[in-house]
Amino acid sequence: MMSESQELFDRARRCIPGGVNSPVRAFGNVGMTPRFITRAKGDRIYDEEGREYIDFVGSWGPMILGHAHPAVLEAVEKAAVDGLSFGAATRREVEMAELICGIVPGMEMIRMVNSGTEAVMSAIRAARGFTGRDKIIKFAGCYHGHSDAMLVKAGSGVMTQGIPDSAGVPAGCTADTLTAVYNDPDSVRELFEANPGQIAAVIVEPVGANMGVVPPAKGFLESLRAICDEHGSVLIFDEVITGFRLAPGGAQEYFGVSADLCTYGKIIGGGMPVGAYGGKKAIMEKIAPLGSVYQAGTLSGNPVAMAAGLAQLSILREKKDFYSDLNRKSDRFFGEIGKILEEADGDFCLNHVGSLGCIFFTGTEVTNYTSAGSSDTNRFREYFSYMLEQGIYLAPSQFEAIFLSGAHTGEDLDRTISAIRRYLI
Ligand code: KE4
Repeated sequence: MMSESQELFDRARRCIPGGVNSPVRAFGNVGMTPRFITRAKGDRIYDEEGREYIDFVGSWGPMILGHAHPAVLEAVEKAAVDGLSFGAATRREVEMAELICGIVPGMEMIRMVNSGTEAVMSAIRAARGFTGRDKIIKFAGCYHGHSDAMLVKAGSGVMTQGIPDSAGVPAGCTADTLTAVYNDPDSVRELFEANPGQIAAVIVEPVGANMGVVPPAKGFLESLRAICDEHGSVLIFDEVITGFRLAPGGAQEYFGVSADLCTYGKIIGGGMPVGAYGGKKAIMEKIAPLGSVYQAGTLSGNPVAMAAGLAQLSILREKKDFYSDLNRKSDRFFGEIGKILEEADGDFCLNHVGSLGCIFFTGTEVTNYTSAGSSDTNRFREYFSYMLEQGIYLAPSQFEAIFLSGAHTGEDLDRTISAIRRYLI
């Protein structure tokens, strides 16, 4: 008897490329039929067969409060009855911009868009417009969405598929994208020396979370700040994952390093399609209609999406100790996993920063794209499959992160730790 998910997947593959609307959802890296999800609540998701899972994907980051938070749902319902979209300025967009600028250090001006990809694409255009330069430095293994210029040695689904660069991207679109080595400031300095006066920006995930999780080495982010200051280039923190996750002020606050522009997505939408980019006023004033850098969007600042984002961000701002509790809970969780890995036979590398973490199946310390790539993805596949059978839903790829939320209960984390122990010891 074919399962509901299998039947749906067969139907989906007849009319959607790979049967999914985003590649990593296809479970290709783990060679299984993807679970078709019907609903979610708190730290649980449920599939078409009615099976229940403890969810460590959280829609790839947005669900930091857990799924279907009552206050977020109520805000969406309240907004929706007044109409879904007007294509005109609204109060909620002002409140959202003021809220983010009030929380994030150095955020002087911000523009809403509809995805992280759009946020990054627009931030890069702003940096190029501001500096009058064309070249951009990114890091191998970092993923900044699927705009042409960023599909060079990208992480996430691109790394999962093993296609370091995408077909369909003309050489001209990536000719100005230079690639450095994560956690290697000298590789950045060399690119600046080889391209004097030509580099508009350096874009970095302040915590690499799309090649598995790779923390910034001590001094790495600070060195990027210094290099950009020395060369008059824009430092862009891609905080689509880390924003409002590591701390209220994201990675800038967590690591104490200021970027000139930051990009956001995921958490700021509360589960609805929202992205944003912003930072220094001198740069953002280049954006149309104020300046000559064009960027637009029919559904940007959509009232229902803003309602969801405002609700989630307001809770995060008002819930005293939310971040200290989440980071403490995460440290305990990953600490317990670390003890198991020390006891277990085999080679592992456990990386985690706050509520982001990843077990690599390699004896190499994972500090960049190459060392992440040394992980045994067959062993990961077996581990993933076992955990899924135990009712624990991990990201279906070695090159993604575990996302913890405020909704993960101690009991569910203990159940997960026990499952990992059973599997490895
Ligand atoms: P979106 O366009 O998917 O909203 O955001 C792109 C993006 C930009 N920057 C960073 C640091 C990101 O992690 C992402 C997207 N993250 C992946 C998960 N690793 C999205 C999952 C997917 O592609 O389905």
